[in-house]
Amino acid sequence: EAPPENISLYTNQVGFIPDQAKEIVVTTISSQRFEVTRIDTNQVVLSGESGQPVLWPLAGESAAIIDVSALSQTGNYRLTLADSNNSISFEIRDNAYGDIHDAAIKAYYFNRAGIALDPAFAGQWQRPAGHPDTQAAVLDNPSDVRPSPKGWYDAGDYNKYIVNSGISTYTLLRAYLDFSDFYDNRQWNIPESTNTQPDMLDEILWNLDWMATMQDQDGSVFHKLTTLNFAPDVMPHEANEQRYFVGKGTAAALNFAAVMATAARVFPASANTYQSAAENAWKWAVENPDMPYKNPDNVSTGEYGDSNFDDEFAWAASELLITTGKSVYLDALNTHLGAPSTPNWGSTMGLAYLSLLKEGKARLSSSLYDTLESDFLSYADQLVDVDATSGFHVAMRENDFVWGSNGVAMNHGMILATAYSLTQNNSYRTAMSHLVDYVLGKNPTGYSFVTGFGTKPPRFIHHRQSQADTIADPVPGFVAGGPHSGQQDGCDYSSDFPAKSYVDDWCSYASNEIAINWNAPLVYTLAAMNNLY
Ligand code: G3I
Ligand code: 9MR
Repeated sequence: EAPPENISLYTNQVGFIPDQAKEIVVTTISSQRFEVTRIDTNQVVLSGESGQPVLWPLAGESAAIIDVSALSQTGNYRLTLADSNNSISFEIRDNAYGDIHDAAIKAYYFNRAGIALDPAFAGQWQRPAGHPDTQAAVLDNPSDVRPSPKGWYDAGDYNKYIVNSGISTYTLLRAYLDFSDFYDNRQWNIPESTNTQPDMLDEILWNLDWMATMQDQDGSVFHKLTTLNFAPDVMPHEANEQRYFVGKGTAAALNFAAVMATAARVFPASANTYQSAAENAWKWAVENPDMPYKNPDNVSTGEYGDSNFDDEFAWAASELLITTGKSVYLDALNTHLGAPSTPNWGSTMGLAYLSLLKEGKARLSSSLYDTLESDFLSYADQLVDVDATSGFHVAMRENDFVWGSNGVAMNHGMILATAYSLTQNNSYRTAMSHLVDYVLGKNPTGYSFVTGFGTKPPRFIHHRQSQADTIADPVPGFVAGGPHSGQQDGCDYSSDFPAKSYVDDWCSYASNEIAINWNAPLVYTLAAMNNLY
């Protein structure tokens, strides 16, 4: 006799749209018979047997897939296992990803610096303005005082970092460029909703305006606008330590150049301003091609340190090439181009591919375009393989379980959405939807990782506003960083397996903080679910 096993069921807790793949995971060592009833009629609508269990070493679990894709009628369902008392309910709903998409982008409004959140827009999460940043000092020359207002707080902390703003702002610009009809007709109740511009562009501008303040006369770009140390868990308006412009470096200049060059395509009325800001930053980076940022001894806030700049050069060159058509950027692209990969704040090569494949065709030889496309699709094929062979049917590799693993998952989603857009090959779209399922509950922690959504969302994210206010619910729409075995915060984790190393506690800044660079691919991938199905 096999020992008693711990059989658990995991599903997307937010809901499935009628025509997507629908899978539920059961952790088990033997296949399981199941039946599904509609809750309103109490009728059995599907029965069958799960697939064979497959060990997922990253979770230390043997898991089998229960495929309920045959169900496509909207409604609430309950899946019950025949040989145990386990059951789980799930929903099929039109527009299942509409509300959560809007919350994920509205999270940027909730994280705005320099503005009071009015109850008309923020509801119970209203708060006074914090960090006006009208008088920030240059750390190396404190009598040099300049304004640097607006922008989004990076994460659960109150600082503003160019490198991480770069990938986040680009990802939202990418979402707008790829799904502009969707965004031109979509609002989520922010102060600018009454103007004539789409809310998406208003939200992006809030941060672009700040980024613009970070460029110096000579084209160089400061690395961050920050206090010397992280603030305690108080509300924004109570965190009043002096803020500084800190550091300069190649990464900041190139991230800035890439974003401003992209913005020049999205905001035609400001195209000249954005383009010259981008070109000035580029020139500075070419003259200072190897200047990594390191925190000075008296600064302990986020470092976002990186010392390999080929990917930033390739990305900025791609955006400048698309925007200007100048051959100097094509030359630079050829010098710095590397293999495609899933983007993150320190690795932006994948962003070059996204832009070139979507917008660069007319700027490239057809042989270069075809090479980029086939390399990109081979990379997406690898993700599809990981999905197919993992016990939970999710495209997450061992190396993906790092600080911000849910951001990695959603960046994979952006890669797969793009592969699907280029080919209409369903395997990419299905692997993308599996990643959405994973983040929304089909994972071995049992959490739906987006605050306010699902039956078991995080309650105690590492987000200073959510921790310091007196509201029971955290600010909604934020994806928690997610599991990984780094456990750098030393909190009390219940598991050491990469896919289970997560704790829903304020203590856990390594697994339960939120950040603009993780929400941005969440927004993108949810927009893709809304638009590609
Ligand atoms: O580069 C090494 C690599 O060589 C090594 O193999 C690997 C093994 O763990 O570690 C790699 O370094 C990691 C680094 O990120 C680069 O990926 C560190 O372990 C890891 O601790 C570090 O995490 C970063 C964290 O800040 C701490 O610096 C996260 O990526 C980054 O997202 C996070 O960002 C913070 C900001 O600093 C402050 N604001 C909040 C934000 C989110 O938590
Ligand atoms: O709260 C900080 C969080 O926003 C940062 O992402 C994180 C990065 O290292 O650091 C957190 O601050 C912690 C500090 O690093 C160490 N002492 C405990 C702090 C959290 O309470």
